[in-house]
Amino acid sequence: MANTSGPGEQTHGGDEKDQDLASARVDPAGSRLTTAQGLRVEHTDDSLRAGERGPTLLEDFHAREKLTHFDHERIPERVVHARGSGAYGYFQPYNDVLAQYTVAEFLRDPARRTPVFVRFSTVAGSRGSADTVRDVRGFATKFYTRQGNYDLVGNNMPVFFIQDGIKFPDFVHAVKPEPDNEMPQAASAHDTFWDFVGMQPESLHMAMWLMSDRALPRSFRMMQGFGVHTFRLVDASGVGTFVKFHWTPRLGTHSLIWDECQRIAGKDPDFLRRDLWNAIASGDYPEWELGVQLVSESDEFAFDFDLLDATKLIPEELVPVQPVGRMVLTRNPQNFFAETEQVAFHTANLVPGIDFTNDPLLQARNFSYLDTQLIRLGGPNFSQLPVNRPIVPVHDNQRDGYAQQCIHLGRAPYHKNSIDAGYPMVSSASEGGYTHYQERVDGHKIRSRSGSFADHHSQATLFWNSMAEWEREHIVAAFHFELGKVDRLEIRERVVAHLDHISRELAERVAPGIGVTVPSGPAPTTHSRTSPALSQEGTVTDIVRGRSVAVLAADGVHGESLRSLTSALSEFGLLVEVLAPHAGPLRAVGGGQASADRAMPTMSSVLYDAVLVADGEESAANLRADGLAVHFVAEAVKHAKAVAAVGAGVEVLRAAPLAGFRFAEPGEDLVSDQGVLTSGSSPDVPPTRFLTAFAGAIAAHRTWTRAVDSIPA
Ligand code: HDD
Repeated sequence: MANTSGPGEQTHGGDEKDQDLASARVDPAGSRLTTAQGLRVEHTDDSLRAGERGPTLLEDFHAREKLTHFDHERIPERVVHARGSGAYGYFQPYNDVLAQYTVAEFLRDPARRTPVFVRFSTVAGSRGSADTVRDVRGFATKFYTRQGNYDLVGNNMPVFFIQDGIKFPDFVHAVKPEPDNEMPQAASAHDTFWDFVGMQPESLHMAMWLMSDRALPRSFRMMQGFGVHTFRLVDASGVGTFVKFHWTPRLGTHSLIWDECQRIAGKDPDFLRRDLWNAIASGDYPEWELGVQLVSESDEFAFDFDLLDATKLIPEELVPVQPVGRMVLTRNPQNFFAETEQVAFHTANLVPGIDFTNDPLLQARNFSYLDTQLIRLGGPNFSQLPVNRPIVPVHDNQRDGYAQQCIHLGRAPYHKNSIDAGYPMVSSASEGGYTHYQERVDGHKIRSRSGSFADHHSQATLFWNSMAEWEREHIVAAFHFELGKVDRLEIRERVVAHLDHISRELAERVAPGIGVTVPSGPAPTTHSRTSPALSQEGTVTDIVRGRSVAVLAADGVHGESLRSLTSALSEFGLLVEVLAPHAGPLRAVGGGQASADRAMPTMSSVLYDAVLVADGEESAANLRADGLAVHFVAEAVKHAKAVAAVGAGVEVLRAAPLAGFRFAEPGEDLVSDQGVLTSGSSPDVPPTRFLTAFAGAIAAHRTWTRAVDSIPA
């Protein structure tokens, strides 16, 4: 039965999880207000009182229930990953290539679509913090499989800050706001974080990722995901194969730039949440390819790093990523709290055919997630919450506890029993029972790190070596910003000394900006290997669908030209919004009507992928006289975006502080200067070449090589 979900109007009833959720949905349509006991309420605006001006009576059970519930509405936020956004969808294997490696049905059967819920998050900030802070992004996927729930709780970076989970509280204490004054919010740019990095050099590789553009995703739809740890696939005969999981976004891996992120944090702190919601609501479903790197057990020691060390990745040039399936997100949640907030992931939620390795970070996680849900979700029954419950029957002999939702029948919730005829019974492996991978373990009981975890620099060097020059510039600028916020000189010096072990060039470029001298003496020995897959340079740059364009216009705009341009851009799959100094109808010349979707003062160039200035002499004159409009285009050029103007609109670019750029003269068809596109054609000539070039520049994401330093925006 179709059912809809508010603004998104997505259809429901499609998959097993959605059908399962149907029993939990409460639709207010046509309903009467009641108390929690179902009693109809006659009046909810005044409390029961003794006389019009008299005291409130204790017997007002409605007011008491309402306030009591309200007093308890907030639950503790997640200790990390507090801010997130989620969506439902499905996963489907492309073929049966994994069938030889694993008994996990959801990975083997190309005919099966497994429902999923995915939650994307930042790590350090509180629930109300901005989306575009510099941070790692969580990428957690719950697969509602027919063998029970499987959770892949990953991040958008393939490595982690620490090697052993016992260090996680230390790490989180360092990155969270400082304890005396609770500053800064959602930022790693402070003394304690960089003190941790300097004192714990295993974090250096991940710190490089954090300083890179990976920490500033343009969209959740445009970032990779990684399971990070080495896991195990296990086949029917119990043979294991090491596996690393990768999610690759169809739209490519694209990032914002730092200056833009900071401005977005003020203009629209919900930028990434809104982007995900709107894309799904408009039917532009985000999609990722699942890939695996497989390593046979006999190759466990074939690498110069340890597969159990989560601060290392397996370079794709050594072990290619094999595509095995795809995930599509098709449905927004209907209630943020019930679904996105209450979803509970756990690395130990496994299905037959997938198992752990002895990675000490993973081992600690397998304790931490269940433990944290107990406090966050108020007791042991959180797995019964609609978003968390599996689509298969649960008979776990677990009983009672806070907020028990089930009415368990039977008299013998224990195994083995004779009173309930032995039910629930256990299952053999062939009946789907989970059997642990049988790994031989023997050794001394010790508290020490394996020597195979000791190299903290080589892969950080690999990362730096693999960056394009524009990526290096962004990394150096990030270090300048972050370390520039560190008060203690000795912490800055210590970090630079570590950077010197990654690359002398890196240390030399970072040091002067933060008042530190480059270490003297010969440069430490490093290597010159690269891994092109680590760079964003080679990502997808030919998909324009799903991007946004601000079209700037004002009274006096050429109506027919505006209409044809916006409709042509919409046909590319772009979200097009006309912005003007005021919202609503615009006075149009040259035929047709015009209207502004939004007033310019409510928006900003940083909220769009591209900007186009419309034709019309009077419109252009109005925009030229408006500092906001001139700033709008200059800022977009500074942020390396696709910026374009047609006809008289070119004059607005000329009025902006964009010295050195060449713009089209009247009559000139198309001038392209570093991704700034102008057309001097008359409005009657459809600027086909111009539009194609503009769409191409938008799909390319940014012109990173554009000279922007001198633009005062
Ligand atoms: Fe974690 C949440 C990912 C290491 C302990 N973690 C959490 C979430 C993600 C990750 C995506 C949010 C899930 C959601 O959306 O609800 N965490 C990772 C990755 C790690 C990692 C990829 C390293 C490879 N985490 C890690 C360690 C520990 C934890 C080493 C503790 C030993 N993580 C937690 C937690 C959280 C959590 C405290 C907070 C909220 C929650 O679990 O449900 O248990």
